[in-house]
Amino acid sequence: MFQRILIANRGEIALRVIRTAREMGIECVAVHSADDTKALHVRMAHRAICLPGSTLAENYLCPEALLEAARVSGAEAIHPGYGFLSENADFARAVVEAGLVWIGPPPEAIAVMGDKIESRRAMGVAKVACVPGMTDPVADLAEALSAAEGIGYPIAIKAAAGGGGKGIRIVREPGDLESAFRAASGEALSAFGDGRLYLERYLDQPRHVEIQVLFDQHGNGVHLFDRECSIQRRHQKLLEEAPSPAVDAATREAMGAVALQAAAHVNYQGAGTVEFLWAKGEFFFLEMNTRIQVEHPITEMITGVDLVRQQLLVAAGEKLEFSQSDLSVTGHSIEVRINAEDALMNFQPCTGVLQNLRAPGGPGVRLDTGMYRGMEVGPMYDPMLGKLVVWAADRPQAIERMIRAIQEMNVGGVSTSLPAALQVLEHERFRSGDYDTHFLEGLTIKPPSKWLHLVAAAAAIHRHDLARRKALAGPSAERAGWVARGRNQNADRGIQASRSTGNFGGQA
Ligand code: MV4
Repeated sequence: MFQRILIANRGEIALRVIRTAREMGIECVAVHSADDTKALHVRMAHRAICLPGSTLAENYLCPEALLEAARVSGAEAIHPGYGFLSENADFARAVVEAGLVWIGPPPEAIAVMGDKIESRRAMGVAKVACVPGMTDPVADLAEALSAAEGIGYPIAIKAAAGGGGKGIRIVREPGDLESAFRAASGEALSAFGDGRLYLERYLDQPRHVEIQVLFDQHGNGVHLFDRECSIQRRHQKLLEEAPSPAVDAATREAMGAVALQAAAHVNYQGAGTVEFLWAKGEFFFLEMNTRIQVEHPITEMITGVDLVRQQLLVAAGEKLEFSQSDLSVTGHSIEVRINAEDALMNFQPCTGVLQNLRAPGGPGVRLDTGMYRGMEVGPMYDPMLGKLVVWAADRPQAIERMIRAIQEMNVGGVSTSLPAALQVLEHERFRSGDYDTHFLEGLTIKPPSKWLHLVAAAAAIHRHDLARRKALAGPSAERAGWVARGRNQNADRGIQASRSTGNFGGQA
């Protein structure tokens, strides 16, 4: 096993990797930008390296800087987390060429699955059913029209370099194809530098169901059942649950087998997710995510497997610690994403300084987050601040537990997606389990109550007043009154997240 690894990420996923690595006796090297110096992943790592520059391209997204950090720190392997460079085949190759271990799938598997036309072609060879459509890029409008005739309307126009919902257009009749085709083509070119498009049958009210897989380097592969990810808006997921309420035992087994077939065909290694669209009792391969995903904890909760531990074992050349027959689903798990966003501002990301934090607890509750009091939530990084995850013996109890946990939780200083999630959990349709990817579009998120507005306004006035008094009184008054009072309040109301929490033996 590795002695030391570098984590090329930040926030809750960097913490997630550090936690498992520490349990396995592996030293962690964190990297961070100058404005992340106080971040929890920096404090929890054994060592932290500040990357130069002030833009993402200069720090978290800079392959050279990351490889140099690995070299100077003596790390043997790099874990990319999710996002950032995790699905960048060129970076994976550069890591290997630098003599390091890439804690992820082979670069070739990343490349095939990253190109939606290539992956459809590969799945055709593997006899995995994709959504009906093309396996070649469409050359021009005339070809698009004749292909659409063959596939049948409605049609989805997608970018080969897309994925995750970027650059998808729906066409319901031939007369609308031309303008959609031109727009999609321009958009693909400007967004990905690759204008290749292809056509698929558009499935009208699908559910998004995905299967977690794990493969080692010895030809062993397992699936860890399904996750239901249909509660999303504009391709941003809000809530996920496992197992999917739409999938029965026989379908679960069939989907698992197809997911293994898909992954095995590209010589997959490590943790990955095969996404399916599920419509009218049929499921179709959509794409494969070649990374650990945000929603992986719900799979951990229903299977008891630490997915990051298996990632580390597999990358070090060891065997998976179990086989398919050792795995089963126990109970039900739900995850809610804590995004800094404003329901009153059309769910735009919002910024601010985190003031008060209260973490929920009790049985079956897990909070994965990089949040700490005083943390600045800026526009630079992803608005996802963390995830609240629950497990319970069955779905109704998991729903009640999540409602309770959200009510227990307090995040001050920014608005979050938690009230919206609460509304979903209380919705009859959600409770019935019969919902699809359009569920959130049809839901008007209620603004928080009038009373909460009044309290928030009063708090804002109070804060303003304190700041004004502080400015008038000068620095000595600040030390005497404001800071001490803040600490006392924190003791019973918030998470202790200041430096005094300790830095877990690392350098702060
Ligand atoms: C589709 C589709 C319906 N039919 N393709 C959006 C995300 C990207 N991964 C693919 N997406 C979709 N592709 C066909 N042929 C509907 C979606 C889709 C969707 C898929 C998964 C989760 C949420 C979604 C929300 C809207 C549309």
